[in-house]
Amino acid sequence: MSESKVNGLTKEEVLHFGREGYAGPFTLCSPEEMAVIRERVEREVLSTQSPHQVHQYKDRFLDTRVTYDLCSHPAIRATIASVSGPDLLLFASTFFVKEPGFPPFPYHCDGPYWPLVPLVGVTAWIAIDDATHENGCVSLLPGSHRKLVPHQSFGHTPWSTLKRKMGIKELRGRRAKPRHLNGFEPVHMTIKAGQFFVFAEQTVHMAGANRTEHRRTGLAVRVTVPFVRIRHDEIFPGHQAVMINGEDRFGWNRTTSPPPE
Ligand SMILES: O=C(O)CCC(=O)C(=O)O
Repeated sequence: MSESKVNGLTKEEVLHFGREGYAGPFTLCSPEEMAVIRERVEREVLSTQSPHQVHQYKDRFLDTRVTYDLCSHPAIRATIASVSGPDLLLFASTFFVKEPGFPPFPYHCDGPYWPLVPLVGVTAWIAIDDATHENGCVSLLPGSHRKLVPHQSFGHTPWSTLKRKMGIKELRGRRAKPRHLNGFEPVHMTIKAGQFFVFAEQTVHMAGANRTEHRRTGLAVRVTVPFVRIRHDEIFPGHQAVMINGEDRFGWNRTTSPPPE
């Protein structure tokens, strides 16, 4: 089920992504290698301030090499290139750090809340820790990307309070309307540290509560293509993206270099 993807997806996997809206899990590195990376993430990213964002979890590919190296890992680039073509623009990333006791994150899709025109984007979700039913793995609704599922306000849920505290803006307080989710069967992405999966901008997904005594961290890597116009300043004033594969044949987005090694 899980294999390295440095050579990209097979034809069957590409067809599966088109039909179901996701692919994986695949392997980026071993759990032992991820343990070394996790230690760097905790020291260099999670315990330092971002020079760009209010919250230290967001868009750290711009200033920390360990985040950039995960986001632009050859397996991530090859997998996304298999479904989006060779030219790839990294425009956002978030470490989802789910502490013990954190509530579920309701069903939603990400695309409509991204400032992209047209809306074309893929997420790679990398497990920094093992993701299990107990600690709140991501669950995807296969096939839900084929229509735009309407969303509604979060209302006052435990998550909306937490989200405000964490400075998470991208969902703008909305979740998928439950009656539009009838008929979909979730796939639970219980994966080992060092594995990842990819999903499309309209694929509906959620993450469960963390009912364990340990933190669960995943890195969501957001990638688009250069023909898409990014409304940069809606991410943060002065936002820039980084080309992680191929070339930019359009030149209408603001791009910058990776952080130094
Ligand atoms: O990992 C999580 O807790 C939530 C992930 C998610 O919703 C996303 O990547 O868009």
